[in-house]
Amino acid sequence: MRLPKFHTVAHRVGVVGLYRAGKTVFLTSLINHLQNHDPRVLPIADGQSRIIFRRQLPPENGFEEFPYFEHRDKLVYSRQWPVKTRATCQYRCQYYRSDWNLSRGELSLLDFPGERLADLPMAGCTYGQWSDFILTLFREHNEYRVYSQPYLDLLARPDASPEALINTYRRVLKDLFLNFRPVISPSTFILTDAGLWVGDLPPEQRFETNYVGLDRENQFLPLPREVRDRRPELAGAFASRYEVYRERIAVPLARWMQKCDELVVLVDVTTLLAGGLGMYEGNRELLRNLMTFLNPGQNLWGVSLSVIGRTLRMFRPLHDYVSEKWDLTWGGIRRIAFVATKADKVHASQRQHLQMLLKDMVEDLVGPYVEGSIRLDVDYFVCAAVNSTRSTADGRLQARFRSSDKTEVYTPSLVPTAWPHEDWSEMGLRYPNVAPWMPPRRDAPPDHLELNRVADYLLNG
Ligand SMILES: Nc1nc2c(ncn2[C@@H]2O[C@H](COP(=O)(O)OP(=O)(O)O)[C@@H](O)[C@H]2O)c(=O)[nH]1
Ligand SMILES: [Mg+2]
Repeated sequence: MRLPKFHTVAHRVGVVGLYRAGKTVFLTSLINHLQNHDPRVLPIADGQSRIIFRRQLPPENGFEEFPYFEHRDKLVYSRQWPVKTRATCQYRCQYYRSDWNLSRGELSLLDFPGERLADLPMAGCTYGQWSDFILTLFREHNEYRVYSQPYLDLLARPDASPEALINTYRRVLKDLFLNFRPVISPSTFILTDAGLWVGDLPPEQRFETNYVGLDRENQFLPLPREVRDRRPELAGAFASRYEVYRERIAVPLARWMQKCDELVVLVDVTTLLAGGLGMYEGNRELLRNLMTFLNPGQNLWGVSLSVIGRTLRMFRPLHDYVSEKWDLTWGGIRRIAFVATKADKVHASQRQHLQMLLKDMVEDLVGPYVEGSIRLDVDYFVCAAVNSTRSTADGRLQARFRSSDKTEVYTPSLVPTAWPHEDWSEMGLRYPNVAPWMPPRRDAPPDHLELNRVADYLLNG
């Protein structure tokens, strides 16, 4: 007798967000819940479905394996948050669902350092297009121009030496980094290919040993068209270094993203509220680029259904470039979950406001793709992957500030219902970071807020 064949329902989920948006914690908690699924704790399909974890699968496409156990042990045994992600890594597993017949799920998740998001546009750009993209940002966005002006000035001088250009560009990236502007490209300036992050270095070395390129000899910078035309040798050298960098850093990530059918975009709204307008604008810029680049909701043949999306495009969308070179079939993103993370850092009464702010921030960025598409779903969530506070009746929060400490009660700022029109960095909004609060039973998955809604959305057949 032949056994019936199982149909595989595959979900490739890209989890994106800036550095410290909460990606690694989100994935660790999600995997923990799936491996030990309790429908009462993580109700899926109205609590009617139980996930039966079958086995973990090895990573594909040459990625490292997501260090799930390391992250989880850190949460459970040290009561500390996972370490910073330094390399792109992947988690894959197979599962069954109690409400499925003859189907098995295959989930593939990718975690990558948020810094690399700034390099993603490279995958769809020639050196000239990338240069134009960065320099347009530098010229046209006030938030960037205040720091990039010295570089723009130097570019206008016909005699600027390559060394002077490199030093000035590096100084600009340093200022952008110190002022929380996220478009820092090449991102190896803050996180090297070998995984050395600027924050790990002693302050005096912090911006001395990282380079704008794969190493000291292979640095490159954006040059405007007139300089590219006037100094073809310099432009040629930068272009060939750019190509090597692009193949190594941007393309593997882009190729994977190209195959995603679902995207989780994590936004830490609390940090944007505490940080101010510059940080908000920087985040929006990256999200706008990401949408332009991934062009979600297009049909199977790579033809965009979004007219507005086409006119908004600053660089060629990924599929034009990557698919012609590698002949990959483009599945296309059909579902996007925008998630306001770390919702436990605000009082329970304020959490809905996080959703309003998130929606307000991204709706116009994704709107053109939704309107132009017959198959793109977008939804908004407010989530805490590891709920580490408890709300009191009088608007305060109870939490631990260090893993060993007793709990303390404090008052976080309220959450506005709309983004202020003026820069809010002086408003003094504060949502302190807390230590993770894990259940005393060590094999129990963490308490969460609405992680089940996100999981339900993503794992829906
Ligand atoms: N209170 C709380 N803090 C969180 C949560 N998730 C992340 N964080 C905080 O955000 C920091 C960055 O999280 P991480 O997942 O490493 O961010 P990533 O850089 O996007 O991978 C952590 O070190 C925690 O301080 C959460 O669910 N609740
Ligand atoms: Mg991470």
